[in-house]
Amino acid sequence: MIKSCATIALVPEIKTGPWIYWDGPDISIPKAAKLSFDAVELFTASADAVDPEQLEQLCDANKIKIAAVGTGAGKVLHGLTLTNPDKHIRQKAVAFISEMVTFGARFGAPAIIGSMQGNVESGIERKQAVAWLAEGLNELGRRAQEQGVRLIYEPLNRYETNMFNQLGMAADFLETLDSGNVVLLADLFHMNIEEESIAGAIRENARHIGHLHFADSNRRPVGMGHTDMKDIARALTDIGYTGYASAEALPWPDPDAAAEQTMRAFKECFSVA
Ligand code: LER
Ligand code: MN
Repeated sequence: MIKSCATIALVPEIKTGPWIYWDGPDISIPKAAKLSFDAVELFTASADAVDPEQLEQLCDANKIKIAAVGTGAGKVLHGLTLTNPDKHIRQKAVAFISEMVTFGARFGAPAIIGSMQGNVESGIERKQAVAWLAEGLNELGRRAQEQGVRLIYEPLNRYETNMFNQLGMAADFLETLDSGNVVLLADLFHMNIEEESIAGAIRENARHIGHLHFADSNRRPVGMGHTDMKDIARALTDIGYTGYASAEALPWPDPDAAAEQTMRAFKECFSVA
């Protein structure tokens, strides 16, 4: 059965971003648990931003899992990407993500590579940027595998990356990797911009999908935009998706209301009592 997840962001520099909760885990995790979320996804400034022992205690006490950890702070705060033309920056990007992989692995949570994939920068051939991305994902996929977790690669919309914007293109790229440990993140917000059919792309790329970002067309919580969720929910059920539907959505109108709306929509979409 598909599982519910709320997001927690702990990076004040990106306070306008699409994450539900903005308070520390000591406040946000009990709130998510009270609404019966199965898990939370964490977006932290670095791998040592949260005390792992405290987090473990909070998760146990509230019967909450960590679904995944985001790595975007590596780009937002430090300008690191896996496709930067400077080899030293690419190495630092791998090191940053590698630490996040280890932090997440303690909780059985995979790390997500979204904005840290970077871009084909001007003056660089696409083939070269794709080769750098493949090199980074192979290395990080291998390190994640050694620690018993998968690595998640997220296609983003055209305004955030020019690497891979659609699930199908990204799946073809993953097929070329040496590491078989990298899975796709289907983010419904990005897919609303880029896919011909969201449900169709989910069905066609079913075997690669390992995580889902659950948001409406305008990135508000599901039910507050114009995405028709019926076909999407049916596609996810039909392909036997049993991962998380993680609410990477704007805290609109406020975090508590956004969390409540997400849970209402989750139950409606997936017929959870
Ligand atoms: C990351 O999951 C993502 O979707 C990016 O758009 C971050 O804003
Ligand atoms: Mn996303």
